[in-house]
Amino acid sequence: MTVQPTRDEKFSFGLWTVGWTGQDPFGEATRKPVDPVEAVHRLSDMGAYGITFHDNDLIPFDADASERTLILKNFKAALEETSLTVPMITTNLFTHPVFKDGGFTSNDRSVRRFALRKVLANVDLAAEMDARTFVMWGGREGSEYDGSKDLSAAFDRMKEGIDTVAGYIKDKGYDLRIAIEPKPNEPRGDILLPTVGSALALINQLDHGDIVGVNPETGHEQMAGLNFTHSIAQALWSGKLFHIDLNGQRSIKYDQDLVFGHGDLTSAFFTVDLIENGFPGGGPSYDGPRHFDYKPSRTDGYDGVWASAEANMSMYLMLKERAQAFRADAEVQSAMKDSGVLNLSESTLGAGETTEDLLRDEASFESFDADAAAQRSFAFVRLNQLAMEHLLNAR
Ligand code: XLS
Ligand code: MG
Ligand code: MG
Repeated sequence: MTVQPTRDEKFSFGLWTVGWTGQDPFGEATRKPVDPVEAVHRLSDMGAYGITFHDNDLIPFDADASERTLILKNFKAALEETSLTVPMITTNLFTHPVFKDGGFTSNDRSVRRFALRKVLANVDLAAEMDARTFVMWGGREGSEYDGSKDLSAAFDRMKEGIDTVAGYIKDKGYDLRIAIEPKPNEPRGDILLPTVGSALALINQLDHGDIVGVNPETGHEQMAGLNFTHSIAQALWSGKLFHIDLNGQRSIKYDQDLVFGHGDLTSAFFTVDLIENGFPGGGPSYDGPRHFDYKPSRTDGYDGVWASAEANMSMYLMLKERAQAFRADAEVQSAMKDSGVLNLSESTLGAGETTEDLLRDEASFESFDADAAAQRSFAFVRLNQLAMEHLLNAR
């Protein structure tokens, strides 16, 4: 069963995803590189609305000005022909050996200055392409040995780098926001800003944090053993879910970049439920791109590249349909009620009630029967069983 997406679904793909040739640390490429112009046409034909890229996915690191102009001309012509958009752009600060100890946090100042210039040039390109989000994934910002980094200085340099870029965006008047992408490890032994929580904490320390949010990736949080849906929920609650990288991961191991839903399916169900249906009691919602950052398996041939791209959208749409059926089911609504899910929206203190008032309220403490309250069954298993029955299309 393949569900046909429309552009309203806002599906987008990284050029580096469908473009991955299968080269890994142990083996050579198993496929030929994909022509970016062909990727634009293929993705557009299958119902995606956007394509994203690192500067060097499109323009080689050592391209001269005339090569750059020609590449951009052909790429833009394909975009115009298909009406595909570029919602997000990001910078490669990890492939070239110069970045082996990082970009913004390299111990070598000349590398840090070079990295900043590379990013600023790419911000101009993002504005030129009318992108709204500028992702920063610091894959090489980290270490293998704790003694090799002055970590306090590293956070200073990280803040300096992000604030410099954000300040530049503001000075230029670009309609662009930065989204930090956390990841716990790989390629570095340990990467700075390993989780959504760490990124949110750094954003609070920035001078220009108002235009900086996060780009959480399913597999990255799961590589740290964390709950992806909880991570995007906190980002949403903080007003910082600027972008999202959807994919599949099966437990704590290397970054698998599987098709969305091909990893932890139950988690994927609740991720889609949150994105599409929002929090049960209302609250902030996400309406940005549904961006897939996966890798077509290196055991698949060229056709498999496009089949797996379709599989991401199809998985998402099937889960969306299931999540909508889950929320619409009267039995689910009554189970949610029994479980007290909607009661959590009620504030713990009454309207106008002070801490002093609470301290005077004997019913809440002195005469509260904790043993009796402990007898309540929240019946969460019944609620979850209903979710699983919907997920399996058994209701
Ligand atoms: C790598 C990251 C990377 C970012 C963009 O694991 O997911 O692809 O999304 O640089
Ligand atoms: Mg990844
Ligand atoms: Mg990613």
